Amino acid sequence: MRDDHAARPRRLFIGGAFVEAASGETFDVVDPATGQVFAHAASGTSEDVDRAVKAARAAFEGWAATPPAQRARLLHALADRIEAAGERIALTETLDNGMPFMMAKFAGVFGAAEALRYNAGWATKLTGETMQISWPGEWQAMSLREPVGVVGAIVPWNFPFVMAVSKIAAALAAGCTVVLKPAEQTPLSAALLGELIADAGFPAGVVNIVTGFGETAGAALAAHPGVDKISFTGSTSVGKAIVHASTGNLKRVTLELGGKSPTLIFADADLQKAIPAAAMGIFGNAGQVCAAGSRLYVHERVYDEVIAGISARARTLRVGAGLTPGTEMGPLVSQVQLDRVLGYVESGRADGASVDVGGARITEGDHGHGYFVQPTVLSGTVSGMKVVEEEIFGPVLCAMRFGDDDVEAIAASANATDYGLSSAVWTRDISIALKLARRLKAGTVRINGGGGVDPAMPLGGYKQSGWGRENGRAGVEAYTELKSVTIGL
Ligand code: TXE
Repeated sequence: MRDDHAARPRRLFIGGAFVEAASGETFDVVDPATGQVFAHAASGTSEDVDRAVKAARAAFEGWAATPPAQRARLLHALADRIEAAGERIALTETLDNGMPFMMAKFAGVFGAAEALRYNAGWATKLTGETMQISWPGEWQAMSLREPVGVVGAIVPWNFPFVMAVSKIAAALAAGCTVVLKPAEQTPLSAALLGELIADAGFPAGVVNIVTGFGETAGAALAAHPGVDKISFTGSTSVGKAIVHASTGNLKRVTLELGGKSPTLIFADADLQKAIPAAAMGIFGNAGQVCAAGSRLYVHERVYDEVIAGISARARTLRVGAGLTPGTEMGPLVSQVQLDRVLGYVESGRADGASVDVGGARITEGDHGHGYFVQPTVLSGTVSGMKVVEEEIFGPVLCAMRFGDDDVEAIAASANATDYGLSSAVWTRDISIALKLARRLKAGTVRINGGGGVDPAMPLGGYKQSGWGRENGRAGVEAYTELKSVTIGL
């Protein structure tokens, strides 16, 4: 697989054809487990984005008019091809991003196929309504739901394949056409996706893929007057830049941004379940998860037991290359991310936090050149510290304790952040659980377990974690406009 990628630079997919970037330039793709360049991808710029947007525009009327059942069939056909190519895609994703192969296969590849099948169902089920209006006379009033148009989908590097496919699935189900811009760290699985889309039989231009950098290709897409909507997943700062860039033609914008999600463990919780879940809630995918449980609040009666359990898990977690069998945590995606995460650990130390476990780069043995960092638990952290306020996006947990079951105070601590993406509550007390479900300012509240994403479940954030929701009915409706129609009878 590595050789296959090395053999030929990955090209752009525009108007149904695989093409070089207009500049002829490519960029390096690095395996984060070794730090070695192993592939190249076309470096798309504004000229390529413009070509792709024109191709998407040319395909739009035809795709929007395609019978919904036919759109659904094509989404299922793509899901079939993704499942059939599962090993190849997962291998690529692991080389590109570093994640354990099994995670790439199940969360990435099969998650993507599920997203397509789920959204295929919506293609035939999007509806408007009829309304009773109070004007004098007799009226028929109704709403029509129509596709928003050409969508620019900009995705990050932490779950590149499933994020790209989820956005495409909802957009295509709604009748939109798409220009996808993958992250520059992880362009390869999108290139495979282009091949599968071509093979599944989608009309040319319905999906276009422009690999390239954020400041060039991404910014050009966000500002392009021919794009009707941007669906972005990434950092809060770039989310804000996209909002600015989109004002030229007042694009619709949905944003799935960062998080600093709390996990709350009460003294009556089932610790057998809560401890491993809290550990993998921050160490899973090396903490590079938007909904990672990065702030832990534990009742003081069970605090020592919980921290001992999570620390033990941190010490025994098998950290290694994603392709090594048995690996539970891979490297960080890039040198930049490694430096960022280690910088946060240093700032925690400087602010007076203590490093209970981990806290350093792993350099022994095979790990030497990869971007491996130890699973880390910081204690003695308090609000106001950078490590508690800002998204680290690495396997670094900030542990804090609370003294009684004052739900208002605990909710206030959990909510004391600019973010509001996710949260987890562990208690057997149904009243506390449901009070927190109401009080937590987060797009998701997980009570006593459940770490994954499901295409049926809305995903998104309060506050600076974003705008709008992906997945579920809300997710597909976010690719539509609602039109009111009145008929005088
Ligand atoms: O993200 P960026 P980065 C957070 C996480 C991480 C930090 C930085 O905290 O440490 O962001 O990661 C494209 N116009 N998350 O810098 O830059 C870029 O090419 C248009 C959380 O890698 O936001 C890529 O495709 N597009 C997050 C995508 O934006 C631009 C996942 C994301 O990259 C652009 C990733 C621009 N001006 C990082 N600049 C989550 N919510 O899961 C960049 N891009």
